[in-house]
Amino acid sequence: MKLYDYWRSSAAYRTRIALNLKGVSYDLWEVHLIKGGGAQKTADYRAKNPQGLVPALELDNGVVLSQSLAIIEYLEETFPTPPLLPADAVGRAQVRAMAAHVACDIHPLNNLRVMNYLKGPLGHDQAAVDAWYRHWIAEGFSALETQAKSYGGSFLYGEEPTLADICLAPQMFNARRFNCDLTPYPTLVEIDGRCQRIDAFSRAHPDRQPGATA
Ligand SMILES: N[C@@H](CCC(=O)N[C@@H](CS)C(=O)NCC(=O)O)C(=O)O
Repeated sequence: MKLYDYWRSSAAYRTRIALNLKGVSYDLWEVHLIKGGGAQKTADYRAKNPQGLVPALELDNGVVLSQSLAIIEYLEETFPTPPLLPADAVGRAQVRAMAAHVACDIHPLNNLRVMNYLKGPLGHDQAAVDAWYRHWIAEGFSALETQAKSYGGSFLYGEEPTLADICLAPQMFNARRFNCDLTPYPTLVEIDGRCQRIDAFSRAHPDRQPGATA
């Protein structure tokens, strides 16, 4: 399999974690989101993923999958062990809800193209853009902290990492990168720390990717 990837992309980071947890081997193909105006916008890449976003996963038969959550659900169906979703329907709904909370309600508001639009066409300065970023992290994390506390497990849900933790770890990386105050979210910090001690998570960390820059 070939993963169209960018080292600092949190959606790609999610996919790397899932591939590692499932023990699936893959080749990385860098789509540099910044250099030369962004390789994600080129016709060549859009022929793979018309949305012009990473990640995309090209299967051995040439089919290209996009959207990290869809890719991870595909991996879950085709490589069921270890499971990334609980065995019961309620648990699965709760894990998917936390994953969607991060992937649909926090991350898209702070994506590169949104930040560029705030800075460029809308004319906001860096301080305003940073404030925007931190606002949406705080809004999302405070609800997620409450949920995680109420479930009371070692991970966001239960005693093994799930799809929800796969979404949390990259979002924590983003939050730290933008100097968000994480002290109000001790449960999330603790769970993220536990995730980082798992080889599949730590190997997927942006700083350990071939394209990582200082
Ligand atoms: N919902 C998508 C989000 C993908 C996404 O936003 N990727 C970002 C990097 S994290 C990207 O490619 N951004 C390029 C851009 O904004 O131009 C997913 O989960 O795969």
